[in-house]
Amino acid sequence: MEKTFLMVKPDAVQRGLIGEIISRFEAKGFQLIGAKLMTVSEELAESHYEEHKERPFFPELVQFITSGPVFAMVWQGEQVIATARLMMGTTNPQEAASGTIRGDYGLIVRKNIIHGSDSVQSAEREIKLFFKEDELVEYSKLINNWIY
Ligand code: DAT
Ligand code: MG
Repeated sequence: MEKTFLMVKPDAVQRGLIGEIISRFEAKGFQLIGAKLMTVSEELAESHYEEHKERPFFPELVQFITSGPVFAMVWQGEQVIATARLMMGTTNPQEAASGTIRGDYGLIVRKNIIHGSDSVQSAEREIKLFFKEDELVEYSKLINNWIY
């Protein structure tokens, strides 16, 4: 089953949106298989966002993601990578549709509430970066028979 890495960013943790965000993915039918509240080190931030290291906003991005605790998660389900991105909305919350997480809770691109992997490769890379293998829990849910 496909897995993705989702992270409630420091702005949304401070605003008390962890539960709200978890609820959306739970209600959709996805399965949570790993989660932790943590502080992102500068080293981890730079490696997580390495594809953006030449961008002018990179220093600010690293500063923001290390500025307070984040809630890191791994979710599993059919097409979870693309579907989570749809549920998150576009990168810039000002352009994100209502009903999406960024559309409903965000106002500016630099504080856009949530991160989600954008491909199978980035999901694998990011899950490994944030979680040890024994921090992920494989378990079956009977309710999945009513989702799939
Ligand atoms: P996404 O988080 O939707 O995958 P991304 O990978 O292009 O977006 O960028 C990573 C993060 O960098 C994004 O969530 C917010 C920040 N960011 C992107 N574009 C930006 C910009 N033009 N100015 C400031 N921050 C930006
Ligand atoms: Mg991205």
